[in-house]
Amino acid sequence: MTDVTTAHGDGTLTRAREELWRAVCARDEDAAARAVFTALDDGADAEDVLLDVIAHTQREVGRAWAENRFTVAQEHSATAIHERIIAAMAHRVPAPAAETPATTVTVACVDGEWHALPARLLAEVLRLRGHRVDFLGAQIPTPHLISHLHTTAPSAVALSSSLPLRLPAAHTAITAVQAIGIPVVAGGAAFGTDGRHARLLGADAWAPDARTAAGLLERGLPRPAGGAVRHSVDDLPHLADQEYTLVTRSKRQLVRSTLAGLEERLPAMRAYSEAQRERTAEDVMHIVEFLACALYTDDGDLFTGFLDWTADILEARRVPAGVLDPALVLLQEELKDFPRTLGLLGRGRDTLRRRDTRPPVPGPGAPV
Ligand code: B12
Repeated sequence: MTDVTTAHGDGTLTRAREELWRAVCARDEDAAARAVFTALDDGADAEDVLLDVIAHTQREVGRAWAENRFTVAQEHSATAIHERIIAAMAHRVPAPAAETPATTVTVACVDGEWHALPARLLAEVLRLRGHRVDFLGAQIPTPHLISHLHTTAPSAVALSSSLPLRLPAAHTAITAVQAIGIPVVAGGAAFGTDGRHARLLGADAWAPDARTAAGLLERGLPRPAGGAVRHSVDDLPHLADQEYTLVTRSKRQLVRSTLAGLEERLPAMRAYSEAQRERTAEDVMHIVEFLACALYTDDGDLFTGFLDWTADILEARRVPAGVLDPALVLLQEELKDFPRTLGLLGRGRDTLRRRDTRPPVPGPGAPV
């Protein structure tokens, strides 16, 4: 592996990053391929190119979308270019020849999880380190994953999820895989920057990035005992209050009544176009889903983090984050018999209120 800070590595990788960024901004796949393959021809390590050039650029793409500098279509184009380049690299840079692979690893995304690119990067890094990799791509339903594992019997499953909303599905997958005696390493942004959600859901291991994951798998993971599938409530006793189940079951009705209440209380909404109404319905659905997910994990930061993130996205599009509070008030009224839910909604409102009283960010030229 090349150290990014060495003169050679730094120069080659920095140049590749700059060229790749320019290429994806121009939606120019040929230029993007040239940026990556020139770096490899100049001696850059393939793993560094995957993680310090392509993954780095992909995260910049995410930031550009969040800050409203990229449209959704530009983000899709950049992601598609990266996926094709990673595939081209895989066919050009051979895996190390080894009589027996280090381990056999199944890399899969949780059911409902469309973010396959982070998992693909991990799969390629493991392949380059000599593991035999079975890459299953985006959103694999757990029953299909389990029947596949019965026939392939890998040494470990690497389970990827980027969206916290998939954590209940991740829990189902983790317990089902462990029940057939195969260890699970979890990773991806959904599990938290410190891996707390991986620990909460009982994964055998967690890693923040592909390099650390490769190291873990090289050392080997102990096999779980197997046997009966654990119930969610065995790992998460707070679920006994049924609040997660009840909120999840009634989420469509909750969205409908919140939208009706918003229309009644915010006269401006009555003049909304069809597209604005759809966007608002999506936002309310997202609030209810993140609320349910925070109930599942009993993690208030998950809900307040989501509200902060949504407020940033709205403000980048010149929509005041204050529009979120009336929706939370309506949910408080609707869910008044659920104490844990009310606690989360209260914390959510505090988070939004604190944003309102934040000192204004100094503009250009303003005294710091
Ligand atoms: C591309 C993208 C998409 C694409 C995915 C296409 C694809 N083929 O992957 C599409 C368009 C499908 C998409 C959809 C959505 N997305 Co999106 N997406 C992204 C984006 C821009 C990049 C994701 C990515 O590739 N990251 C790059 C890699 C390198 O990420 P990484 O996590 O650092 O990966 C490393 C580690 O996590 C680790 N790792 C990863 N997996 C594993 C597994 C194991 C076992 C281990 C050990 C380690 C490990 O190794 C990797 C390499 O080191 C991110 C923004 C971002 N900053 O990530 C948003 C982002 C993840 N998406 C987001 C959202 C909201 C959505 C949608 C809900 C949007 C919508 N309204 O429909 C949907 C949800 C779809 C779904 N059900 O899954 C939000 C999530 C916000 C939140 N609060 O959680 C983000 C953060 C955007 C943002 N800036 O706000 N998205």
